[in-house]
Amino acid sequence: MKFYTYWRSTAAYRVRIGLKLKGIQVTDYSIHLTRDGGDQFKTDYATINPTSLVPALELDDGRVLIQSLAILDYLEETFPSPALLPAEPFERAQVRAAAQIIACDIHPINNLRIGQYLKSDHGQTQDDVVRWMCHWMDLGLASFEKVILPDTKFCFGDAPGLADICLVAQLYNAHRWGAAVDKLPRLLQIEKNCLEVPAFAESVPEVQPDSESV
Ligand SMILES: N[C@@H](CCC(=O)N[C@@H](CS)C(=O)NCC(=O)O)C(=O)O
Repeated sequence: MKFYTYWRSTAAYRVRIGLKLKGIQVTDYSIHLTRDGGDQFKTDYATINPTSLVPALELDDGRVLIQSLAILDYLEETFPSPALLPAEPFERAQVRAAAQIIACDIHPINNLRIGQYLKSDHGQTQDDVVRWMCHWMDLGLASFEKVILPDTKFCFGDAPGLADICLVAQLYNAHRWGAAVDKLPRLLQIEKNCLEVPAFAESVPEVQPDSESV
């Protein structure tokens, strides 16, 4: 399978962790999001993913999946072990709800194109954009902490799953932009526990082949 990714994309980071947890081999194709106006808008990639966002996963038969959570759902159904979701329906919904706090409530309003638009069309500075992002991360991550289990190694138990995947990827951005993560020690402990798992450690943006020193 072909995995269209960018080292600093947190949505791609989610899928990267899921692929590695499940031991699925893919070939990476890096889509540089900021160089020359962004490779995501160039015809080659915009034909593969009409939303011009990463990630995308091209299956061996040429069909393409987009949207990180939809890709992770597909991987869960086609490579069920190890499971990213619990078996029991209510528990599955709880894990999905936590994941969606990040993927639906925090990430979409902090995306690269949001910041670019705030600057280009609304007169905001880079500092304003960083404050904007940190505001929504602080609010969303504090809610996230309240909906996970209080005293487990990972968000919902003894093994990492979908909520941990979304958390670790979002915390990467939270550290990057200076969100108030020191107020969320439980999340930092879960992040530490996750990063001791090889699939997470090997998925860290800085160790990806397309990473850059910035
Ligand atoms: N909801 C999408 C979000 C994808 C997304 O926003 N990706 C970002 C990187 S994390 C992107 O490609 N941004 C490019 C841009 O904003 O132009 C998903 O979960 O896959």
